[in-house]
Amino acid sequence: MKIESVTAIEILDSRGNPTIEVDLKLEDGTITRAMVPSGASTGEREACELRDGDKKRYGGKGVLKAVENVNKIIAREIVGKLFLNQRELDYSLINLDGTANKAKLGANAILGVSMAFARACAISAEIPLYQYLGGTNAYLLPVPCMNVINGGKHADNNVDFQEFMIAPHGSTSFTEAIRMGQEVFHALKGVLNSKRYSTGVGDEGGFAPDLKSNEEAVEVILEAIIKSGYKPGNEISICLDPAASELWEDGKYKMFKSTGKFVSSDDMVRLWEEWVNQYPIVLLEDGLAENDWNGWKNLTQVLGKKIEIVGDDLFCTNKAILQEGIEKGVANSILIKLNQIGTVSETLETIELAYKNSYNCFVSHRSGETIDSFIADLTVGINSGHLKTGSGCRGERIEKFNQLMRIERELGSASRFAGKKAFKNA
Ligand code: 2PG
Ligand code: MG
Repeated sequence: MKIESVTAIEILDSRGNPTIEVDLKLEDGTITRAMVPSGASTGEREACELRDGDKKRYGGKGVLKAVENVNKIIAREIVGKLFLNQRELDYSLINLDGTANKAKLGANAILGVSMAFARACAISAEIPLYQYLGGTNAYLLPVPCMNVINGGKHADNNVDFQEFMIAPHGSTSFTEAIRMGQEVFHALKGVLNSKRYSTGVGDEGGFAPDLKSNEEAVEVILEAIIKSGYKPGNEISICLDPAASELWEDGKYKMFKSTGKFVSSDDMVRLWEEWVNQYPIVLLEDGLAENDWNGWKNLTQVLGKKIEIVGDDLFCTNKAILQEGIEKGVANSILIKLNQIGTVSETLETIELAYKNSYNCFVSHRSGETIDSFIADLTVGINSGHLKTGSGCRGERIEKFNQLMRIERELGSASRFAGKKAFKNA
């Protein structure tokens, strides 16, 4: 299909920071749009998110250079050209950039075009986006892992760990899982209110109270699950993303927000082991820092046969880094974020490598999001069985849930809900 036009503008993300939006038109008249998300607790080896650095605009966070790169350089390369498939388009963008981390054109510029092209091809072929991305075998609706308490870099509270998620896996459908999750989310508000805690929300829509300890975050969630009439572990489990790279300082973990105390890598592994014994935890993401590879090996040996151990900052959705992890026996699952690598095709390659090596893929939003629901389709496309896309409020999070409910209805009897077995070792 020939591309007739491609244009970008600067828009805002859910934190009110600039990001890039791309409109793309095919020769057959198909018009599509894609919006690019942005992280706060980013991995060091993520592809380059190009920002202007001009302190007079948005404190340096403007993306006008990335916008211009789409409108001038990328447009010149792809407009009027015929691309037979996604890989052809994506690799032409990768080659045009020419750097290892997309620093020249910006991964934000490249990804916007890549996603818009994928959506255009799906519409033009009159198939749903999840089918374009995953083929006719795309059928699995994910367990929505909902981040109901926010801490770390995503909230101005005293909780060190970034994400405390509920995983409502004990239903027969995605739509019912969402209902269960929402009931717990609202019950949690009541629990926090009764303890006179704040019910203001953080970046991903989860509550962000000051608590007595990190453990208390899990305990108030368990209380809310029980109050809603569900059985912790049987029907709803806990997933965690402490985003431990953010705690890493001089070879140790610093509990910056609570006690200020340092904890060794071995102690962190012991802490996770205790938590897993004590609480119904099915998934731990970035339990250790991206530069603590020995710790990661240790963590995988201790918990890798019990729960799902996900590498986020550790792998950055990067095929080469994942390969290293596979060889070293690190983690048993990878977080999938399109903008960590910068094209749809490379994301799919990383997913392929993960599956070939029996790693799970956990699809994720970013803390700075837009209403673009691409990752909802991606999750179904790759039959990943679980995703995280925030809490039970805020439009940019909810839109992904809504899209998944639409997909479930569209697939009808062909769909299956992943349930608890979506999680490694569950
Ligand atoms: C994470 C993400 C998304 P951010 O750490 O997994 O929840 O946060 O987008 O800030 O990197
Ligand atoms: Mg993470």
